[in-house]
Amino acid sequence: MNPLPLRRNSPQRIRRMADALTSTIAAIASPMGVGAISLIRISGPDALTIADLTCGGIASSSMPRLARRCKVRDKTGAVIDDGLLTVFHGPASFTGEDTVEFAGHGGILVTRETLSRFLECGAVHAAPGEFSQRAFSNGKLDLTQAEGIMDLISAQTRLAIRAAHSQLEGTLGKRTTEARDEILEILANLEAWIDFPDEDIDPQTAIQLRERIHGILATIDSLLSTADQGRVLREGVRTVIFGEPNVGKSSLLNRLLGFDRAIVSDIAGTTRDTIEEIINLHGIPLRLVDTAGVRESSDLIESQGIQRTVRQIENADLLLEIADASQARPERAVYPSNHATHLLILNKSDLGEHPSWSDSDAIRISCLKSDGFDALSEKIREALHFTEADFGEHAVAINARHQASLALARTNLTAALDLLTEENSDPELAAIDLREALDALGEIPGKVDTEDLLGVIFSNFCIGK
Ligand SMILES: Nc1nc2c(ncn2[C@@H]2O[C@H](COP(=O)(O)OP(=O)(O)OP(=O)(O)O)[C@@H](O)[C@H]2O)c(=O)[nH]1
Ligand SMILES: [Mg+2]
Repeated sequence: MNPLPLRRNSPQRIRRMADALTSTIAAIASPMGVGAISLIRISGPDALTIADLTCGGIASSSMPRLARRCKVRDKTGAVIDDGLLTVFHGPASFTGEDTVEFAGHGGILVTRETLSRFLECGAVHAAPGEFSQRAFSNGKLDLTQAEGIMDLISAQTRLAIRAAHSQLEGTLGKRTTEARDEILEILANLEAWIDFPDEDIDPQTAIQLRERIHGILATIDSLLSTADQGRVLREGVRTVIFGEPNVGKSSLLNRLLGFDRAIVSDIAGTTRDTIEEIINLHGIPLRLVDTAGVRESSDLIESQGIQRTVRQIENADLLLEIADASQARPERAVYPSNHATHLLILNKSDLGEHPSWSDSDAIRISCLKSDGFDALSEKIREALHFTEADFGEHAVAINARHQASLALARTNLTAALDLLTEENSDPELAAIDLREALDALGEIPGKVDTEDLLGVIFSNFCIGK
């Protein structure tokens, strides 16, 4: 559950902020598992003292950013681990606070024991995303950059990495900040009329103000137009493989994945439930869904599977309809679809093609012989209009949160524009809309009071990040 937003000056909020400023947090930053090296991070005012207590006093005498060999000892003096300690003095650290990183041996128990020792000496265990949240609170990152970190960690393709870096560099934050600055200037202009209510807005100035709002709307529209690309990069293209039973849907999934994920058999109705896997098709993340073959069925479980297929089809970005090339073309479509991106694929072309398909421009493949897969990839890329070339160096790909804020800002700006177009318009009313647009845009980099929002964003991070 997300924490409830607290009132601006509520005692709990003041206490929470005070705790955040005085506590020193620690967590394991590397994944939980056995590896060569593990990393523990400590951040906060007592980070160096805590490291000194456990590592024989070397932290406070260390040069910042230079790794030093050290032994972490328990309270009896017994060695827990032997590794490298690096000290960062705030504000020149990721969080902006004094930070210590200990790189030790990558065993699960030894890492946990080392962390326990730091906690015993005064650190508190960090919540998920707390290091990044502190970096945000200390002005080291804006919210879009913090989200960029998450995007980078979860990136499934090179394009997603590139988009995450662009966000980490602050491209989106910069564009929204520029739009906000522009709104602030318009507001400053309007104030003049608000202060002298008897005077009408000079028509020439009103035209200029409207033009400036049009300019901001164009920026917002261009950012909003990246929402689909952003969703695809983060979640993958929802690609549903469907068709009649036994045509080779599961075989196609397995071929595209490169391993036998789904059961394949010559019994019609083998796949009962939907099976989902992500693949990277030349830079495009596809979230592939194999489905139960669509047919009339009296079997309860199969019927439920078919209902799931229909739901998947309705929510798909891309439909891959499979048919058996060696069988007569069905009279009726398996599923009536008006989907824009719908590719028909004829499988089992190794068995020869039934004459009824002769005028079809479907893509011919054979899962058995692995034929036709280059052409299939090419068609998918064409159908999605999604290539590396479309995605420039500083491209932005917004997420659902950015999209909601931009859409709200757009509504408010359009309302302000309408008011400024009216004769004898009241500048006070336009100013209210502009301030709301300002707040909506401010939520994107986190420039307005967004305590509840922070809880939502940072709780999705890993511990130690
Ligand atoms: N000759 C030939 N047989 C194939 C090809 N692809 C799949 N098959 C065979 O067709 C049968 C059905 O394949 P599946 O992949 O299970 O078909 P499906 O569409 O998932 O079937 P359901 O899950 O029952 O709806 C299996 O016996 C496969 O070995 C192909 O390209 N050529
Ligand atoms: Mg199947």
